[in-house]
This record gives sequence, structure tokens and C-alpha cells, in this order.
Amino acid sequence: LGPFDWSDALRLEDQLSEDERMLRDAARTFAQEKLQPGITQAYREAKAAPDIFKQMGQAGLLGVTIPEAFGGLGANYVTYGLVAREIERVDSGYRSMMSVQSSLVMYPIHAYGSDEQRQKYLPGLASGELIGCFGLTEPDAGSDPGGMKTVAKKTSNGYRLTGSKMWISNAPIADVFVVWAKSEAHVGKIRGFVLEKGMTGLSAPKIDGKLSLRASITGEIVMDGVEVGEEALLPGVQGLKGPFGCLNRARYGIAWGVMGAAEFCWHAARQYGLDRKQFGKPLAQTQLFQKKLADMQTDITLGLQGALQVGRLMDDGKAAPEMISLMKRNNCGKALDVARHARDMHGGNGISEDFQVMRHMVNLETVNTYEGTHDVHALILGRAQTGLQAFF
Ligand code: TGC
Ligand code: FAD
Repeated sequence: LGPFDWSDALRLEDQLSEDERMLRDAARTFAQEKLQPGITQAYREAKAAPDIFKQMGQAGLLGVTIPEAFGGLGANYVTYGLVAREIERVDSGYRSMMSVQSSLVMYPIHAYGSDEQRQKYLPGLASGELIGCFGLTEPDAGSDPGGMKTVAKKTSNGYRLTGSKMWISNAPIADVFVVWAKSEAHVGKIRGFVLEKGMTGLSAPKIDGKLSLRASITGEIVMDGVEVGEEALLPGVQGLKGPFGCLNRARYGIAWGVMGAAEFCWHAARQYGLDRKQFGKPLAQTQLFQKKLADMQTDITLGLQGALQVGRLMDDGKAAPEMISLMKRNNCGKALDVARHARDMHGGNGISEDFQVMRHMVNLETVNTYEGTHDVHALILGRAQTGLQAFF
């Protein structure tokens, strides 16, 4: 029998290639040196930080799976997941910025875009010179994006887009807007369009008052008859499978990312329990405390193993969307449990920004909701095993 590493119980480390470990280490160094020092203040002040995109771009963290010819890293999905875990170890908002740019903006332009669109947008998005956002959700269409009202009407040389999107990460600082609309010229099918900041009729007001994900800016997208040419249409996809193809990648990244946030909370709770004494002994020497640590260790270890397996299947072209739903749902729910327990185990200090566990906890409330809520993923899994859809 071999040794036991409490922080890597099933030896995830041994299951990674040398390249994966190297890129993971680079992401960890970047996250700890460039992002961690400023996060408490950034969260408190909820200020937009466009510079972070350029820093991420320089570090090669935007478009990890996009080919090098377009400025990406050309790495595999396991590496993308490892990067998400390192960024979210600092803050879910920073991982959000990275995953929207990579999976929800660069991916559709690369997978569904024309050569001209790829050449025009991908290098700038990879370097962080351009910031992207993804508009699917609307005020009256969240879990049910098929109910969207945004329409694209045909004009003599393109389309006129009218409608509004709600809860859109990066929107107020975005240069490039990937938006989804029902296109009358395509018998009402959902199509993707690439809009640019400054277009007449396009605005992206900030949503204020967020108590979660404060280091990531969120806004609306208002399209008041935005006129675009034919070249703004993403030619390679139609129907809901367009946005869902992007969401598959982003949800997969989230399954890894939230484990990074959970690991931060677990390690912090363990250290706190070792350092703090009550009733004459360390808190970590009580049975209740150790039971909570064991649950955290178990949930995180299994969550990481599951995410790795889905990543390997994605890299082999064998992953199904339901596998991603299973891991997104499980890992978000478990990470939220871990963060809530860690907050509790810190006692009064747990509510202070200095100890950071409460910031992770409130962030994870958002992550459990976006990209398909915990319950919506349960319905996807329920449908897949019964053949009965329970959405409506
Ligand atoms: P349904 O009938 O199930 O499917 C309609 C069409 O879409 C296809 N499809 C998929 N294709 C690829 N991957 C997937 N995961 C797919 N899921 C569905 C499906 O095959 C079908 O294609 P076709 O060709 O036959 O028409 O559609 P439905 O309307 O019944 O959908 C129900 C449901 C609940 C599954 C779906 O609407 C859903 O997942 N709702 C959740 C919405 C959501 O996730 N929104 C995310 C918004 S973006 C976001 O939150 C970004 S946050 C980013 C950040 O800051 O990190
Ligand atoms: P609703 O769909 O109204 O759901 C409310 C509740 O009802 C949930 O508990 C849900 O599980 C439940 N529910 C819904 N349908 C059913 C059902 N059939 N049966 C049982 N229960 C049900 N969207 C984008 O397009 N792009 C982005 O960049 C983006 N970024 C976001 C950033 C933040 C900070 C947040 C908070 C959201 C973001 N979203 C984004 C939107 C996000 O995807 C939606 O909030 C999410 O899909 C849920 O939709 P909703 O808020 O309309 O909730």
C-alpha cells in the first residue's frame, strides 16, 4: 500500500500528464500572484476590472482549447478544467470572466463562425484586448431560453435585432456581443449574431446591487433595432443546440472551477480548526469538526475525479451533455455545502472578508444558479433516465 496525501486523497496528480501539470502550475502561479492579492478589495468595491482580461490573455488563459493559429493555447479540455479550478480558487467571478470569454464567446465564433469572423475576433479575444459577452437569458426567459422574445428581422442587406437580455456577465465592458435571437428569415429558428460595441441601438447597462459575484460585472443587453449586415450572422449553427453547444463547455469548466473554490474553503477550515482552541484543545480535535472535514474531503475528491473523467471523455469526443449536467449539478451543490460549513466552522470570523470563506459562499449561490440551475439539471437527468420530460 502507498502513502496517503490528505489533500489529494485519490492521487489526481498522478492522473495528469506532464503538460497538464505544467499549464496548471502556471495558472496557479498567475492566480495566486496576480489575482489573489487584490480580490478582497475588488469584491468590496465591485468595480469592473477590464485589465484583468489583458493579464489573463498574457498568461495564455483565454481560449485554452482554441487552436494556436487563432491565439489560443490549443490545449485539451482537462487543461481548461484545471485552469478554471485555479482561477476559481481565488474567486468565482474571475473564473466567470474567463469562462464566458473562452467557452461562450471564443468557442461559438470558432465552432460556428465564418473564416472572416474567426480572423476578426479570435486573436483580440485571446489576448484580452477585446472583451466578449454571451446573451441568451432574457427577463422572461431564463431556465426556458426557447421562450426568448428577441427577434432578428430580415432587412435588404442583413438583419435588425430587437429585444433585451438580462443578467449578462461582462456586458457593460464588452466589445463583442454574441447574442441569440429568433430569426424570422429562418422560420423562427434561434440564430447567433456577433454585435459590436458602439452599434446604433445597442446598449449594455450595468446591473447594480449584486450581493454575489461582485468581482465580475453583470449587465443587460438592450437591442433597440440594431442593424447588422449578413456578416454578423454565425453561419454554422441554428436552433437551441447553438447556445447549448457553448454551455456544454462552460458548464464542464464550472464543474472543475467550483471544486477550486471548495478546496479553498476546506483548507481554510482545516487550518482554522488546527489554530483555534476552545475548551482547552484545537477545534480540529473535536469529532464534529473532523466529521465536517471528512465530508469536505470526500465530496471534493469525488467531484474532482468526476470532472476529470468527463474531461477525458470530452477530449476523446465521447462526453454526453447529461454527463456534464450531472457534474455541474453535483459539484456546484457540493461546493456550496462545503463553503457553508466552512463559514460556520470559522465562527464569527467566518463573516469577515479577511477570512474569505463567506465571499466564496455567496459567489457559489450564483454559480449554482447560472448555466442551468441545480433543479433544471435534475430535470435534464430525470428526463434522460425516464424518457419523460417534466419541464412543463
Ligand atoms: P430541448 O428540447 O431539450 O432541446 C432543444 C434543442 O437543443 C438541443 N440541446 C442540446 N444540444 C447540445 N447540448 C445540450 N446540452 C443540449 N440540450 C439541448 C436538443 O438536442 C434540441 O435540438 P434539436 O436540433 O432537436 O432542436 O429544449 P428545451 O427547450 O426543452 O430545454 C430545456 C432545458 C431545461 C434542457 C434547457 O432549456 C436548459 O438547459 N435550460 C437552462 C438554461 C441555461 O443554462 N441558461 C444559461 C444561460 S448562459 C449563462 O448562465 C452564463 S453564466 C456565465 C458565467 O458568468 O460563467
Ligand atoms: P428562473 O428560470 O425563473 O428560475 C427560478 C427558479 O425556478 C429556480 O429555482 C429554477 O430551478 C426553478 N425552475 C425553473 N423552471 C422550473 C421547472 N420547469 N420545474 C421546477 N423548477 C423550475 N445568462 C446569460 O445568457 N449570459 C450570461 O453571461 C449570464 N451571466 C449571469 C451572471 C449572473 C451573476 C447571474 C445571476 C446570472 C447569469 N445568467 C447569464 C443568467 C442565468 O443563466 C439565469 O439566471 C439562470 O439560467 C436561471 O434563470 P432565471 O434567473 O430566469 O430563473
